[in-house]
Amino acid sequence: MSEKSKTPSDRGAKGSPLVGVIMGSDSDAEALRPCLDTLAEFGIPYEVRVISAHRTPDAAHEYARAAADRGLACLIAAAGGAAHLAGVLASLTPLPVIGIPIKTSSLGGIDSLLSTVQMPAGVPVATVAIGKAGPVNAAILAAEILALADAGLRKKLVAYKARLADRVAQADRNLSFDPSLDPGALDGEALDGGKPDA
Ligand code: RP5
Repeated sequence: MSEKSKTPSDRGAKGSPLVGVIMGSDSDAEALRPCLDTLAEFGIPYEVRVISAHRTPDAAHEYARAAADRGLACLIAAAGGAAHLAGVLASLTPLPVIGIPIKTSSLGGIDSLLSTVQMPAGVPVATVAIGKAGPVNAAILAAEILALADAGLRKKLVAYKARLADRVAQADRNLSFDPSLDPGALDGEALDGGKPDA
């Protein structure tokens, strides 16, 4: 079955979806790709929908109200501009909602960030960063939530973070940096204004 012919619930890993990923417009799809790839990397079954808080408000309400009873454990909502999608969903579901503020051409995503993160007390949206890290972190956070009740998933997260640490350690080992080429790198001399001996 091609990816296109699949129903939303068929996407991601096998099994009933545990994470609902909702975007405000199909123009958000490319930015969301790293989120979906990361969920798939962890073997987390998810579904994807395009639902707009402003253009299809009834569908947004219906989706949020039914989500928990349908067996979803967590929602990820991505929207840009006046990004009320995550907040609207959070107002109608007891599930944790993670908001991804989509970068915009007009205001760089600050608009999306503020309208996603600045929720009133009692209705939280766990908001991730604008830009590349945000969609990945939304998936990681969803995995961390699911891992509270899934030891196998917790193991995968521990291994993932160990790989991140290894990569940094490797980058540190690979650094070829000769301080004699950068007088400012040696604190004492930089303070003296002196240059190291050749
Ligand atoms: C939001 O408005 C969407 O999430 C999208 O990021 C933004 C622009 O939507 P389009 O005009 O591209 O459909 O609702």
